Amino acid sequence: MIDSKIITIERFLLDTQPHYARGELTGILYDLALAAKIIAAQTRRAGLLGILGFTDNINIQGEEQRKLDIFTDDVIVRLTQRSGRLCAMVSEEREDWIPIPSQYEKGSYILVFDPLDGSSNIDTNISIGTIFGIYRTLDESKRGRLEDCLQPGKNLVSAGYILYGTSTMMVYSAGNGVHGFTLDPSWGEFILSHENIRFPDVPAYFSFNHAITNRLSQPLIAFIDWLQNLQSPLLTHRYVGSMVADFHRNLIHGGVFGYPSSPTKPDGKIRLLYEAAPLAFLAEQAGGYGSNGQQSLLEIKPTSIHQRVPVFIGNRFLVEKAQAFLSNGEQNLTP
Ligand code: AFP
Repeated sequence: MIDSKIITIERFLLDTQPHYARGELTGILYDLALAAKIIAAQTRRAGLLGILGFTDNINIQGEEQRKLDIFTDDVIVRLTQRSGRLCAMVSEEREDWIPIPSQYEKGSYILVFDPLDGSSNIDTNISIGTIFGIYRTLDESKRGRLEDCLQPGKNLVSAGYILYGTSTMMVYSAGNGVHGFTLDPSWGEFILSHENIRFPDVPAYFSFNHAITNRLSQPLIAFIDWLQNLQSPLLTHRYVGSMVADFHRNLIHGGVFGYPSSPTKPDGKIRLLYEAAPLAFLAEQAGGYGSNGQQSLLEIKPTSIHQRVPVFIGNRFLVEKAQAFLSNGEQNLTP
């Protein structure tokens, strides 16, 4: 017998759609939920990659063996491009933005995504994820242009991620709170498991790659030192190396994730358009904050689709403290 309180992602999307909506955005989110199920099924077989190869059931091209991140990119593009809801896409896996082929109807939205964040973790069986952001086109009469893709995060109408971890979860916001759904593998359905997620007031974790700490600027070293020596709350250091997994843990238990600039990576490593901005949108919807150390990540207008940006994201007071250390520069390291 099925509990009447069980809410599927489809039910939730339909119930929470505003009355004036035409269903396009809901359709994109539902397409992404379907892509997530296909990708989750394949990531579960990742350990067999070397043995079985990737001549999979989906077999979009039908021929060659492909890597999981390319497969993931293909699934998302092919599932969404013919829906009539999008007019352009940007993927981490493709050098250029992706127009909607002229044989398909175009829609009003732009989808930006990182198909498989943390993919260097695949062969060690560590959580990985898909990050996405959805913008509205700047000009409904046109088919989609580069400038439609290069919008600041404050223009996002929706963003989210799919976490392929011990469970598969889809977490999204359409500007009305952050909601999490867990995939029940036996039913093949995403079920509402985390409604209206908020960063807890008292954080538990900080997540930085400590290997580079001593190469950072003095204000950054001072900030990380401050995090390490905080007594109330006492923070634990945890760093997965998959930003989605680090972000998700910190969202549930409170904390801050950072990938700052360093001498070898002056702009950090994280991509603004399809990694940092969507997670900053979620953070703000959950009561947190995302910054490049100077300003909100949502205020930065990308100048190119693969632009990198330093990132501090999590509980607002922790991210604001990073900003305070950085704005004081080398002069005063006790803001
Ligand atoms: P990959 O997708 O190449 O594994 O990179 C993942 C990532 O962009 C982000 O998810 C991690 O937080 C970050 O890199 C880890 O980078 P470091 O290994 O340099 O700490």
